[in-house]
Amino acid sequence: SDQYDPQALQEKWQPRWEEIDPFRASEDPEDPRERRYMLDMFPYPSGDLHMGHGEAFAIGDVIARYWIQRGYNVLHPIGWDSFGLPAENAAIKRNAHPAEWTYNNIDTQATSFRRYAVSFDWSRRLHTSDPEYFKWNQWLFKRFYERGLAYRRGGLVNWCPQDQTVLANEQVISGRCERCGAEVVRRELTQWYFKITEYADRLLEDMKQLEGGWPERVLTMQRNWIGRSEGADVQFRIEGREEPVTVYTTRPDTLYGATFFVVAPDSQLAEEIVSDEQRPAFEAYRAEVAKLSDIERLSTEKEKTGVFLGVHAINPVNGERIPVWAADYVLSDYGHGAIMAVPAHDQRDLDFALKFGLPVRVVVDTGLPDPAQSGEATPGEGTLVNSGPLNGLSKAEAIRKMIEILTERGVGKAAVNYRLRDWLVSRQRYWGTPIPIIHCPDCGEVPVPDEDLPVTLPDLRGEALLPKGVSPLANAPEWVNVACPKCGADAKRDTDTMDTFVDSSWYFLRYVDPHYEDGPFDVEKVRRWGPIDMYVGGIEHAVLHLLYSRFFTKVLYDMGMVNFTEPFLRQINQGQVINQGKAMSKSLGNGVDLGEQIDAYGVDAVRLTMIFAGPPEDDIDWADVSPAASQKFLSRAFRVMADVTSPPGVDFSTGDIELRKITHRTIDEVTRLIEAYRFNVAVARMMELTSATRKAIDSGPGPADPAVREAAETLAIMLSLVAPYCAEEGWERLGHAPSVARAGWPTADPALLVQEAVTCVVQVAGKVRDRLEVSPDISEAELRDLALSSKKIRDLLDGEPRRVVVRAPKLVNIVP
Ligand code: ANZ
Ligand code: ZN
Repeated sequence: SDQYDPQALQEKWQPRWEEIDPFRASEDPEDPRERRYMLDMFPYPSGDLHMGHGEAFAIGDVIARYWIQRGYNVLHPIGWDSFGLPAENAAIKRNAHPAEWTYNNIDTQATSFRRYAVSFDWSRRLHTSDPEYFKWNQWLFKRFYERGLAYRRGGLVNWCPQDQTVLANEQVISGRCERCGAEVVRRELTQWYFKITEYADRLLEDMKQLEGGWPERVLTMQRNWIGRSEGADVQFRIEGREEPVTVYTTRPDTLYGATFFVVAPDSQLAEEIVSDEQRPAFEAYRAEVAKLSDIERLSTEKEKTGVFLGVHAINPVNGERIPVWAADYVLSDYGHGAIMAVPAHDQRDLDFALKFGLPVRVVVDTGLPDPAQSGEATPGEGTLVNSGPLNGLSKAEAIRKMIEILTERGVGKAAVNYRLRDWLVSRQRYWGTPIPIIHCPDCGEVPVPDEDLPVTLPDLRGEALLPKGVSPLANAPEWVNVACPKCGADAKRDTDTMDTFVDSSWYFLRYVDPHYEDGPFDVEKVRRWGPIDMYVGGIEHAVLHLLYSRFFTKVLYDMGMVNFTEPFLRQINQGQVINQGKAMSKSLGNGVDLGEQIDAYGVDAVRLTMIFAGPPEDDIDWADVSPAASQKFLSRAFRVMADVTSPPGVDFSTGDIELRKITHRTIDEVTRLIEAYRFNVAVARMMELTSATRKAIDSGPGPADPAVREAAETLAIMLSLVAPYCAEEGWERLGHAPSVARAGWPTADPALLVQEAVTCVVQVAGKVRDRLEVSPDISEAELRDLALSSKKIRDLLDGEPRRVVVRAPKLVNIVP
């Protein structure tokens, strides 16, 4: 048909593309093309693709398709992050196996992706729940274990009572479970950890490589999450205790202002030092605190609580006896789990002091009112007072001086502290990677030998998967009970599974060869493809996936397996697709279904709408955009391409110069806009080119003019980044073989970019004596010289003119 029919084009081209397979990356080491690696955050297979996928993948595809047009050898893979809780919950509900739900959804999404025409190299597809994939999670776990980077310890952990599993700190959002929103509680459990803290300094330092390439917002979030601070470790003696207790402080300058001492109620130390008399009160308090999240405990809004422990500490610099309290605002797993409290200069200490009637002593004169009176601590700059040898010094000088004093006396030293905690990786759920450790009564922890990997999952379904606080794997005795690989004694497998963030911490390396059998990834191929040139995905991963992947990459670097220390050089975080100003949700009933939008307007119009709506980082309010208008534009573009009557290969240089200029200016601008990720403006330029071409066909040089063909071909290639079906059909109608995706990006002819000339009037004594054709952005000096060197003007003047007034670019007025 001669009308633009999106559904017909989809049916026609999708199978043709599967045959042509235009997006397969070349592994030929001799291929001279520069390589580029474009990565989209891989989806979780929860149902079909939604609007958010539609947006993110449309954005990533513009970049990948642009690179392909530019002649790069582009790797643009797809896979599924297919382990995780929702599959398990669905399986419990339907009395089925989580794999069923998972692989059904993967099929659904894969079908949708193909229709959505994302430029994937499908030959590299992977699923993290495949044994051939998670085998390597286990292999990597073992390598981490051997390097002391995977370890098991008891301690307080975040526990989601709804999902009945522990969570990493990164998965607790404002005190709630990242997945289900239930309030997280603290529990004492023995769990597996990855020692990400050993990499804290490098995670921070290497961010230099990411500046300019990553959104500033994400860098800031990571910096805060890692939370490096500088200060001192100071030792306090506690009466009746042999060993001194160390506290970490960022303000050693305020040591003379420490008027009490606080330990975390859930710390070993509190339990140990509390006096017999105070023990009942302490234990009651500790039970209350166990119900709170860290966020609540640290909140400055929260009313301060605490109990006196019935003992005193000795200030190491002035020998002063100060009372020791337990209070929830001190965390057991931060610093050393104990603090010196300086109420005059720390707000939380002040709130506590005022509530419990403890003394407040100013040691830094900041010029502000007395905190004891105002209730406002004064943490700022000032001059030291009441501080012996520090008196008169500035804050910075006093910090230095105090560290010197402490070091000299052997009661302290400079110290750096990080907020980052080790990554808790064990989960008490089924649908994940089994931890490859066997517990032997004699040998202790014994790793499963490499040749016995993968440790696969026992076949459990339905009821057997119900969360019970211990892993469902514990319900499979024939799986759990094994012989110790070392001594042969009766032993038991570890029944926890790994956090699925382990799976996603290295998947981008496996894409280079997803069926590779000699290791987690082909080291040589990763050397050629890595690191990732562009990563597109959601901001919600700012401190989870993105931090963990950076950590993995550094460990792999140390293992000599990758030759780069940062995995993702550049990153775009797409905005959200919202509707009527609000996030889409069932309860609001404002959900928009991607499949329905595509059925109504076609893939191209939906993709174009996503891209045209605004810059990639901005939210898209679906109520404010018009896929119908996108469809209308595409049908206009289609007509332009279909109306061309000149044969392919005509000499463009004989074409209409005005249209040619527009075409080449469009090429120039769109190229620069795409390079700057300003895709929406690039689309606007394509729309303008479409209108100009239409005009040239209807009321200009006509459809046979070579310039019309040049414009239409340019349009087809540019449009292929956002509306691949329409572009492909247009390309075919223009007499070319598919695929337009590999047509090659057009180059702007500099000769055709010269701006239109402006006529400048040159007056001598108020009379027009000459007209000059000049560039619209000519400078005043240039224009002056040009006017004065004109033959007509020189003939009129004898000698230097008295005055020359220049109004670039239109007027030069000469007073002889
Ligand atoms: C005395 C002091 C005086 C402090 C002052 C601050 C201001 P960052 O920057 O986050 O590392 N702190 C230390 N360990 C703690 C724990 N386990 N729980 C809660 N708070 C703890 O913060 C370091 C500061 O946080 C330390 O410096 C300590 O209070 C507190 F005018 O020591 B400061
Ligand atoms: Zn053994």
